[in-house]
Amino acid sequence: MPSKYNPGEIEEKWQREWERSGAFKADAGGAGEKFYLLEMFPYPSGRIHMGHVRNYSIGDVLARFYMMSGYNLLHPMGWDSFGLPAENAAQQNNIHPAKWTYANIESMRNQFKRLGFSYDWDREVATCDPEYYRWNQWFFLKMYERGLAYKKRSSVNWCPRCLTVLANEQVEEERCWRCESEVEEKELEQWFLKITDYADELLKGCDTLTEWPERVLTMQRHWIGRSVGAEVHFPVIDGDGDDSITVFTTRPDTLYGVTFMSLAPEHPMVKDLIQGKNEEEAVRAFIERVRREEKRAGVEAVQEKKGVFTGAYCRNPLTGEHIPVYVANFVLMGYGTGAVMAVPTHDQRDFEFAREYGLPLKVVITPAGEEMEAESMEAAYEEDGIMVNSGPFDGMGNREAIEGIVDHLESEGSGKRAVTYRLRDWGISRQRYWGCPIPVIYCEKCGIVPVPNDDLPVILPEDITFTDGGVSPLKEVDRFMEVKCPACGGEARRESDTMDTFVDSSWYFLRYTSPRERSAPFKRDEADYWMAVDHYIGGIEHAVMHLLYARFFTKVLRDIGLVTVDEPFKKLLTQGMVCKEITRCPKDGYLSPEEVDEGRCRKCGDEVAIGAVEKMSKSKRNTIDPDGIIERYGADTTRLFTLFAAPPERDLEWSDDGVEGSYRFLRRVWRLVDDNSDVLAGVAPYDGAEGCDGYLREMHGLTHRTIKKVTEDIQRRNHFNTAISAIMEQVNALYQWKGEKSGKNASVFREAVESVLCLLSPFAPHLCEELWERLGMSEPLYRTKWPACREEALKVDEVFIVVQVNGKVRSRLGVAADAGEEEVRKTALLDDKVQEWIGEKAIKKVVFVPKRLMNLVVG
Ligand code: ANZ
Ligand code: ZN
Repeated sequence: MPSKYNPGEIEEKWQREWERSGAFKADAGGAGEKFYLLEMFPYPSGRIHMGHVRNYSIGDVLARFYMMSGYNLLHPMGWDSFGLPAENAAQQNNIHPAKWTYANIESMRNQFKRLGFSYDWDREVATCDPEYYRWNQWFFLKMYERGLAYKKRSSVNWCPRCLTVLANEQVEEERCWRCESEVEEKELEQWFLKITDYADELLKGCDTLTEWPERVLTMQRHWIGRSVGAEVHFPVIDGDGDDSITVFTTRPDTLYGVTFMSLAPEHPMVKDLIQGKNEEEAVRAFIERVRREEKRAGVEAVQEKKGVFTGAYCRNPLTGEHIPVYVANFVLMGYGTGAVMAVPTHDQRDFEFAREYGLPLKVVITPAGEEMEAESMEAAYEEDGIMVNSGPFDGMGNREAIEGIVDHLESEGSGKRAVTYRLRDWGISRQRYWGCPIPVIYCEKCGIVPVPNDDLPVILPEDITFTDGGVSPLKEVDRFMEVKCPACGGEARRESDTMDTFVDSSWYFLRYTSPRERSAPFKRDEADYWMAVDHYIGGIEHAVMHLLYARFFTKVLRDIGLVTVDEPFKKLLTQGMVCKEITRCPKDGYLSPEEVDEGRCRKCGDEVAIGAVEKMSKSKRNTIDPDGIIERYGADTTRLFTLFAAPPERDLEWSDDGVEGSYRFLRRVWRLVDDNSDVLAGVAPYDGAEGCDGYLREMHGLTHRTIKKVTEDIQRRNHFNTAISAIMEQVNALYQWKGEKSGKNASVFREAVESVLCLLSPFAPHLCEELWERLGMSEPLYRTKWPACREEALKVDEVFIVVQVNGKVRSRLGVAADAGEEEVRKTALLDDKVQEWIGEKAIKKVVFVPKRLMNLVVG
């Protein structure tokens, strides 16, 4: 009696079975080469979305593939569970952030289990667990000991009424978004991690990451932004003896062409330079204006180049010329030295500035064999060339002159070679509750005192009230804040800031290697065995921050002697977004599919417009809830669709038809086995030992061609969509099985069916396990060896075909024995000898005798 494909039933059955048998438990002592497969862990926001389904389905295909391929697999899952949404939910719904977070974890874990992902749940970690975050604190203290964690004043937006720091986005027209008080700029002490110490190594390491997408490496290199050049000192005229302005330049070869100097508005020397000068007021007003503009638009967005003369001059160390000093809005205090020697003839930005303010231009580099007049220039000449107006360096190539000029500066003590990075130290202080407390204590007598190791973890206090004041919530909790100084025993106070949650995610992959370890962040030998992560999968949005911080942490932990690897992630796959078209009603805005009925808005009855395909998001109302899809079609269809619809690194467009199609295919696979259960029953799979030919050989060959293609697509290219297509083709061919299904035929058929189930199992594991069991297999599929391709089976017999043109033999072609008319005709037309006789003539008729002859009738 035929049975029906019932995903709900079989999926639950196999999920229970995998759990019961501990199918995915990792063990460092297990057989085979280790393979650490990891997907970026999620923030427990409440319910999973399609982006999660896609990300974790991609990971699961690889996990199951590598496991079946004989590797000793580690495939863990956890929760990036500190962060702002929990705190917002706490305020809005009056629920404690911990409660909210753990409830979310619970429901998302269940959703993951319903999708049949192959995680070792025994290794689950949550970063908000004190047993986890105590090690953040421990690392912090290790870094503090080594000078890698330090406190620095930096300027922030401060609301004097709310007594809190405001992010740039919280300042509206220079006023606090909450209380509308005028915002002040305030210097605040913040904790920083010295990632800049590792800038060079992080940059060089990019060259070793040969299995990362080039795009991500480019972004990391750019973020680190290494520039090679020189620092040059320009003594201030009439300054205090040895006052000088130091610039960073990548173009020392242009030193003879400097005609003014530009300082950042925040440059510390500005105050002294303008003191008592006529320009003082104007400069102050300018600086104030720039500050406001940047607040409003952001530093990056300010387009117009503006500046003001300070009234001061400095001296060019090479030429002795007096150079006017300006303050300019485009010079950034955070880069280089915050001062730029301006060369309008060879730097476009300086050129525009000079034109605006009528400053002189002096050409010092010209294209070889050409003259250049400063007055007639329409843009700066930024290319290489020959030095002119540059004293002893005239006539040299400018690249060569760089070395000579820097040597000269170094010998005179007025400059030196220097490297500058765009990368800044990582500010980790957050005025938030739901994060890892920074483990330091402030004592009036002793200053900053680290919390002693034995007192870790510093646990977040549970009872907390979120006032609307926006004050760092921990500051209000006396029982937390008030503490005895570990050094002198006197009254002291704790740090009230918590850490940036990116600290939590910078080492979680190490914790998975020994997640229940209590005396160390992780066991050294376990970490050494499993690390590095062999394949890491996540969104492109983490291309810089998370991936850079995790690399930084790994290097620091290596230097502390905790791990051996230099890099945490060997191979990286960044998956694309899940998208769907948006629907809009002219009156009611974005509509979800449920709010539309036959092209009309359910609310107002107006006709709706179907818009562009965009990333699924709640605000655009174009999301699809995974639960509904799983409910209706099962987890296997849901997984299969997200894997089939696009290659992983591309964006995926949601399509209801596509989901239907995936479901239909799985049903077809079900019927293939079900309809043929008698044939398949008492027969062993063909193993190729005793040869076969003709149709059987063809089908046997197809099985192995499919094995080869699917294996390569999964492993080498990660192109799951084409792997799935190949399996579909094989299933189609099996539906069209010709002739008998008994004896040897049945064996070849069975080999093909078994192979389909193996190959499909990483994508649709539940269905395949069930059918595998129905084939009478005693070993579950996940423990079955991935099928190997027999090269022997791929060989196709070749035959020679005689090609005639108008009945006369003109050529002989070697083609596959099973080649059809179309294929032979194509091959024949490419043959030189045949071409010679056909030329431009039209083919009127083709006579084809398979394996023997083709006659092309032309005229
Ligand atoms: C003189 C000069 C002449 C420059 C010339 C360029 C071309 P990258 O390559 O990005 O490192 N610069 C230095 N510090 C700056 C700051 N704080 N804000 C804005 N600009 C700054 O850029 C280095 C160049 O950017 C430096 O070389 C300096 O201008 C400018 F024909 O010095 B150059
Ligand atoms: Zn003290």
